[in-house]
Amino acid sequence: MSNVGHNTKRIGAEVLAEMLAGYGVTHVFMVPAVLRRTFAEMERRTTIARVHCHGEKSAAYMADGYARASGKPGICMAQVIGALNLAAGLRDAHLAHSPVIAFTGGRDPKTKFRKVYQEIDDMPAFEPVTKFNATIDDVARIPDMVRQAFRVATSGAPGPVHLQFRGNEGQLDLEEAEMEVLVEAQFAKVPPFRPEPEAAHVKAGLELLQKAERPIIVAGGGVRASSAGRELVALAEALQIPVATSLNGKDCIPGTHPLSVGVVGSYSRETANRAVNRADLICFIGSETGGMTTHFWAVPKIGTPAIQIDIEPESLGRNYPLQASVLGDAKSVLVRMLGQIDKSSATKREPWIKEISALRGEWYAKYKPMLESDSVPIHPARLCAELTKHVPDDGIVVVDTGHAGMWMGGMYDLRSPRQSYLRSAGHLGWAFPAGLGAKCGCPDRPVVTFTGDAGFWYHIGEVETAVRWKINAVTVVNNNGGGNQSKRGFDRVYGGTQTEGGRTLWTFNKMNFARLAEDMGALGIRVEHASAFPAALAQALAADRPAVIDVVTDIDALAPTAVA
Ligand SMILES: Cc1ncc(C[n+]2csc(CCOP(=O)(O)OP(=O)(O)O)c2C)c(N)n1
Ligand SMILES: [Mg+2]
Repeated sequence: MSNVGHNTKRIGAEVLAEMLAGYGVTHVFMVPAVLRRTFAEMERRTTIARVHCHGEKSAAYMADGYARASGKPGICMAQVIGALNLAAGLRDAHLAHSPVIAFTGGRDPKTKFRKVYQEIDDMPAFEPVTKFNATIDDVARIPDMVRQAFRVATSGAPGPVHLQFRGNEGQLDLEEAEMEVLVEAQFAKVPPFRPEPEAAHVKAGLELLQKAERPIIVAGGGVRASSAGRELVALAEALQIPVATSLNGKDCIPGTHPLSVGVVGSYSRETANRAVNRADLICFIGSETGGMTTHFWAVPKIGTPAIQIDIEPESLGRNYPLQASVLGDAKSVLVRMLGQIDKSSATKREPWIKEISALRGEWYAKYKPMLESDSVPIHPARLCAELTKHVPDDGIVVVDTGHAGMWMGGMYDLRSPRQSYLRSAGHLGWAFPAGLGAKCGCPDRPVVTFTGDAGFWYHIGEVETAVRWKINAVTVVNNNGGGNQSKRGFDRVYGGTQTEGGRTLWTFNKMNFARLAEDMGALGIRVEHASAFPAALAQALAADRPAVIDVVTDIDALAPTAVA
């Protein structure tokens, strides 16, 4: 409060730079030129790394990976002409409830509607991908609007915020006003609040869980946002309730835990879909019960008895009629439940747990040949199995969508509660830059990204960014020379088997990504035999530069599809 009422005028850029540092921001991701003076002030006044990228979309993905890995808002920026590229990159953060804050330059009232070079009204494009989309027109508003941005991004179900600064490059930051650098540290990280549930609602939910003979928990991204994995596992163990997760909640329970049935829904593991469809009560925790997690509301079927715990009232009961709903932070609710459980209710679930173990065993037996395949080109399932074994205990795994999401969602197991799993919420190409952002957010943890070749092509230029900024993430490319998730779909529209012409719609030229990576200054390793992968991963993790492991895989290998 030191400067309030003291008539101390300050330049917007100084205040903005100091506020970002005050919130603990360590990196910002952008394409110039936006808020130029702020960047100069960051150098003078802070230690913030100003990561200058090859595209605004990848800058947004880096900020997103930073945010999801660290829980701290990720900051990305673009000048007016790059604003929609940035908005496009916020879509995944929006779908995933990731606290990303985007700054852009914008129109000046003095010149708007006069056909200013490069200018359109960008604000509508940010509407569908943000929780809060606002303009800063007066320099004196920088402090309160930045605080509001951090509050909105981190509170409730987190999500993106956009602030447009007046001037195509946000030249508003050059102006002066009486301003104070006031930071609300509470909003520097998710979650700022842990709303407590109503006691009667907790009791109602718990009673239903304890009464059920075949209950199952479906844990979603809300559990990871609340860092409630430990409490989740404690409740599951105490009451002997199996746990399925959404793809976004995959790291809430290690896949190796005997009560884990894996990811449920579309990019899933058979075990989870079968278990959820045999349950007599579903307990959704921190899940939006969306189409991906429920395989378009077939798993579980609508009408299956359900209870739901969520921090957002509007999520409660959206897709499944509920027998009980509990509004609150996931960890707070689980702690309340743990405080009053009746452990003796667990014994009646012995047959259910036996059935779950059998389902788990059946899955490993069925997929053993794939998981242990020595084939050349390499089978992607074997690659997942190698990652299960060799990702370090505190590793962050970052996974792209499409086949990458199917292979890893279904076939990869976390071994430790200290491991993290971040997944694309739908955008191909998200994982590689998000993995770089995750490494910036958690520099002391190993980051291993899994992407297909089509996914890697999107932002391949960022290998140079990683080298320049020494962002030593490891990227594993499942390189089959095409986007082969599309194969089944094209076979279908060609009435069975597609023509050679059909293949041109989804295949690429063969490429050696290890060589390309080396040319850009990264470590590149090409792996053609599965047995060589563990050593390659160890070498990549130990390298003092970013690494790309180019794994030559089978273009005809298709991931198992979801069972309903
Ligand atoms: C932005 C975006 N565009 C298009 C898609 C549709 N899509 C999903 S997977 C895929 C191909 C994936 O290819 P690759 O990354 O090489 O993985 P593979 O299927 O070959 O294992 C495409 C085009 C998407 N998910 N996101
Ligand atoms: Mg591919």
